[in-house]
Amino acid sequence: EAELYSVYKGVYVPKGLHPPECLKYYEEFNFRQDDILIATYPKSGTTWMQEIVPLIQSEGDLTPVQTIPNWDRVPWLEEHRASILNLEERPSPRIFATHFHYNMMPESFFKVKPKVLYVLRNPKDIFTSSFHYYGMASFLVNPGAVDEFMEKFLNGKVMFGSWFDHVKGWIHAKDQEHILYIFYEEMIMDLKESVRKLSCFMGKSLSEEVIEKISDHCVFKNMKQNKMSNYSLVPTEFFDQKKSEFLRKGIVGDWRNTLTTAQSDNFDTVYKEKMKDVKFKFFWD
Ligand code: PPS
Repeated sequence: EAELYSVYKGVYVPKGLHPPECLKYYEEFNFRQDDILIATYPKSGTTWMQEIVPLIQSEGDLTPVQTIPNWDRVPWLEEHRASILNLEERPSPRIFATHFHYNMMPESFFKVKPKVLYVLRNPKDIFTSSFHYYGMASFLVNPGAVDEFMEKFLNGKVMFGSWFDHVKGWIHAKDQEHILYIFYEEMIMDLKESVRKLSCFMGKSLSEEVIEKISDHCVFKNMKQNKMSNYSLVPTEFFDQKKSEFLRKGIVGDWRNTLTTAQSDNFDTVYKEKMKDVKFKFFWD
């Protein structure tokens, strides 16, 4: 772990992607009130939102998603590229992504209160997606066996720390008027309705035709063909997509194909204990 990760504000971050100077850049970042920040625990649906949100913004014009790679189109503020993209020059509304916890947000976030889209996903599916991802990304520690990786995942010894802390931080955020909570599972169930909900929150009124066009483009099998979003532009030394593709399955409940009953029970026991005081209504409850 020590070789590949550094510890930042109590959580592991992959060293190569997040050098100290870029973390400092984020600490001093000036949000604008009309910025849109996609906040996620890794593997919750970040890439999906990096496709949908710009399309809502462009009112269905496919140019941005077909010409700009997702990491420049909706950059992560904690990633090394953020500091070289001249984000200060971007016209409003700017769209960003972050895997940071609520309590890791910079000072300007709490002053300005930009629009936040917080995406949640069943943690057993996140675990499963992560398990495959850690096996194919060279900048992450190899997951080992399922039991070994589960031990790490449940104890937050993975990139961006504990799923439980991440979710609890964001769902208990102090001011919630500027945050929209959306589930990966509801997007799978009814993508058009989710696009409607997102556009409404973003203050965009779109025709049914445009909503239909966006949903159609963003459905898994179509989005997977977009080379600006399927990570095929990343050299194989970083991502070995022969081992596992980045846009892998895109379904709900794949944990059933990965976890034994005993492993699933173990996960549930820890989940119940860690979430026992939480009142929030989760999609999977
Ligand atoms: S990351 O590394 O945090 O940016 O990963 P993230 O994009 O959050 O999560 C990757 C998972 O999201 C799935 N995905 C999709 N599902 C449904 N529809 C669409 N369009 C879509 N795009 C990405 C992706 O396949 C990963 O989930 P798994 O379960 O591994 O397939």
